[in-house]
Amino acid sequence: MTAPLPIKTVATRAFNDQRPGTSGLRKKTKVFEQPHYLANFVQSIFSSLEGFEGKALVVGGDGRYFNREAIQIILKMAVANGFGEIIVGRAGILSTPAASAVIRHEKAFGGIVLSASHNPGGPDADFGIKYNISAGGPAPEKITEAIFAHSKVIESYKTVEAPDVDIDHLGETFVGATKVRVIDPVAIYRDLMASLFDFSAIRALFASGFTMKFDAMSAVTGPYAKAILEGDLGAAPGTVLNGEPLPDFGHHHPDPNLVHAKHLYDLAMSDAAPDICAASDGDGDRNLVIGRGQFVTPSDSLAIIAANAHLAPGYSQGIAGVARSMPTSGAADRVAKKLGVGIFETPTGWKFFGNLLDAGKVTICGEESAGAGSNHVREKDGLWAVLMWLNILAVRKQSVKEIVRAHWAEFGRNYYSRHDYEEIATEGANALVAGLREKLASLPGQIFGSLTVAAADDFSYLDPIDGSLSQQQGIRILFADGSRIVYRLSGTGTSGATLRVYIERYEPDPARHDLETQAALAELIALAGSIAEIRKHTGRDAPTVIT
Ligand code: G16
Repeated sequence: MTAPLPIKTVATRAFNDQRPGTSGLRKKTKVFEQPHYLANFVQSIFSSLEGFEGKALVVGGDGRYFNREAIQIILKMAVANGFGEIIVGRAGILSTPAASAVIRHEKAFGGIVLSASHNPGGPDADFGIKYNISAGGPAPEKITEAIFAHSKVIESYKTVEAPDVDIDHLGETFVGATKVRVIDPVAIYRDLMASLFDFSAIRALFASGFTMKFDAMSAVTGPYAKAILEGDLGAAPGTVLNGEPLPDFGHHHPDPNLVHAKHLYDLAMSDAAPDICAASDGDGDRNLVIGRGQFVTPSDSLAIIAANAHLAPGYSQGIAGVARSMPTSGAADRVAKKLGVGIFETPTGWKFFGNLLDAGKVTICGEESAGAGSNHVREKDGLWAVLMWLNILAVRKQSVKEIVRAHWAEFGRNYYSRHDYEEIATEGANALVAGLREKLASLPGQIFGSLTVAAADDFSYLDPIDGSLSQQQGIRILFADGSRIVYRLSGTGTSGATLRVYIERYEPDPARHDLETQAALAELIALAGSIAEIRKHTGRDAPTVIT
């Protein structure tokens, strides 16, 4: 240990736009590069916390542009604020699930994760920051609101004068009295995965000629996927595509959806298809799984994982329950019912799963936004979901398509789609939502074509563990036949507003499980447009992204 460094107090002025959204603060990179902008938010985080003096803080990010500079700012501020140890991923790299795993493994006080997730990176793209608590998950609203409150009145922040810390070599060093430990970003996560899944069964699967393509999208999962898939599990070299994390993700949009990972979809549907195609996003918490000739919706993936998790050693005792975000399809509910375990419906945002996981109420969680995970960490976990699928495939010795089809035959199929209207004017988006709220009371009982509205509301969630209430979490129109339309404004965009429309219809009859999704949902899609007057409020004739 070296002597404590003098604390430097830097005068600043408050910014008024630092309210964390669905997952931390996400803004254009240039906003974060303004003098004091990042430092203000970091000080607001530290000022909202109590009792961290002398304790450990984990810091890492997805490697996007400004990651390294941000880490140096955070290190010096964490030193000045009195943390005893800072644990950093080498080169500043930690995937979001790995950061969660490290916080838990190292029993850290908390962590700062730098990412704007699936949003593009670069000087003209997006950056983000969020705080995770000691359980490893995103801070609950109580803390994010306290951070926001501090950010509005901040007048100064604390830092130290010190040379930049070498974060590219493993080992320990001291900045003043604070230890800085640079760790292998992959090791703890890799060991955790080996403890949950049957690696020898998956190795045998690959050895038998099973083929895979995993697109890391030039984002953070490359090193993890190479080490685990090609290293530990013996997948053929070249299985991992775009495996080097790049600051601008190779100019791509690291969102593993049917628009930005269409090449994988096309490959999976072609004659040259491998047995499975998969991808993860910028920070490694989202997943995409497509079997040969079979796309798996995230909602179906959650349900199938819940139904089959017991095949993986880490879950062989069965699962305690399942949680899904409200807009996620009800497919998982049917599985939970059959298993006789609890099912919880939370607002959008992984942070809402934390209490349920900590309390042991649920083991598996998932969201329609390409997220699935379990109680092994407190974030969704892209590679975990892919490994779970590999484990299921290795044990069941069936194809992805066979497994999906068998699942639908047993539980019925939830046709599901999300229509996004990105970067629309904020006024129009707010007017659309206000218009819907006005209509809510008059909708029940109304008949539209073959559909009768059974109920309509603005979703609110009473957390069963801490009693906190989250209101206005999405407008639901529920129909008598179990179909739903849900409307929400995204909490992760960085320009204008994004309207998300979620459409779902349940089909129990296996003879009707082969419809094209948009066709199966056509009546609901048209109705979603007319009830909300989407064209009038957005000026758009069609969604930007359909998933
Ligand atoms: C974040 C949250 C997820 C949420 C998603 C989309 O994911 O962690 O819980 O479902 O955003 O949120 P919204 O619909 O508000 O844009 P990620 O992968 O972006 O961190």
